Amino acid sequence: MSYTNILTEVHGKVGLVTLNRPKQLNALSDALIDELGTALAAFDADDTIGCMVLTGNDKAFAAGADIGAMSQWGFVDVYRNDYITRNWETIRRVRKPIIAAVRGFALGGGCELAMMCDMIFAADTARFGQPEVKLGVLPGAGGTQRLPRAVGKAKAMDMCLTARMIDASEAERAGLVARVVPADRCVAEALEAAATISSYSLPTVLMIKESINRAFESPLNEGLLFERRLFHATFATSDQKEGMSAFLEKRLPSFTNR
Ligand code: DAK
Repeated sequence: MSYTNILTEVHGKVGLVTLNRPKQLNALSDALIDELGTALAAFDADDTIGCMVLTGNDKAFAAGADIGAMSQWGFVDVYRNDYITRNWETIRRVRKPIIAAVRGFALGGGCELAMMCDMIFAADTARFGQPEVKLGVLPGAGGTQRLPRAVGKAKAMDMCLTARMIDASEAERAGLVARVVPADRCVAEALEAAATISSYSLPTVLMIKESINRAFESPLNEGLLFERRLFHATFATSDQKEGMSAFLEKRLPSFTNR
């Protein structure tokens, strides 16, 4: 499959997707989001892949939805096309973990895209923001919902209402990012973490992602029950037997994803 707006590579058991509209700071056109969904779904379906990394370039992860394309659309255009929902939601359906490796700007839809991933590794050059208010719109790809869950109400209000950008260390203090790393190590460190994840039992990894995401969708009792049942289910896998035997036999496990 060849793409126009993204690049894809395979590093061992890790699928790497690079947003590739550098002249527009990786502005997220409809065509780009279509390609991104196709690429992530393909890696998700590929048994040789265990985890994905999504990145941009040194200047921008993505500077938001494509303002040039959006500027002339009317209500009926975006409503009839189910703008955002139509293709952005593909990313939510990916079951394997996705790490966003963010260098430079992650603004508007770019910040929202990073938050749709399972964790964010931020370069020390990263800047996060939801500046849609300056354009006369509000965040439309989950920013008003995922940002407060990540950083709390106060900082989410500050970012969405004033359009203030936060840097990588503020993002880490607020809980938006998992790690801050030097810019020239950002993708490498994300690939290393993704390789580590890919070395584990895939069904177990999928269950962990599903269970953590459930924490944001359900009351504590329901979430705990969901976790407990998945935990019980791991005892039906060969990988649970292998993982525990390997520990007791003081050797590395050899998981078969069964
Ligand atoms: N869209 C299109 N082009 C963009 C862009 C964007 N978001 N961001 C940057 N570019 C383009 C610039 O127009 C410029 O193009 P040329 O002039 O060279 O042709 C090129 O990228 C380089 O940008 P700058 O010259 O501006 O570079 P600077 O270093 O000076 O500034 C910047 C970098 C990131 C601070 C600046 O480019 C900037 O402020 N960009 C816009 C950031 C932004 O506002 N992002 C939020 C976009 S809105 C919905 C409706 C709306 C939305 C969602 C849903 N529904 C109806 C459901 C909105 C979502 C958004 O993300």
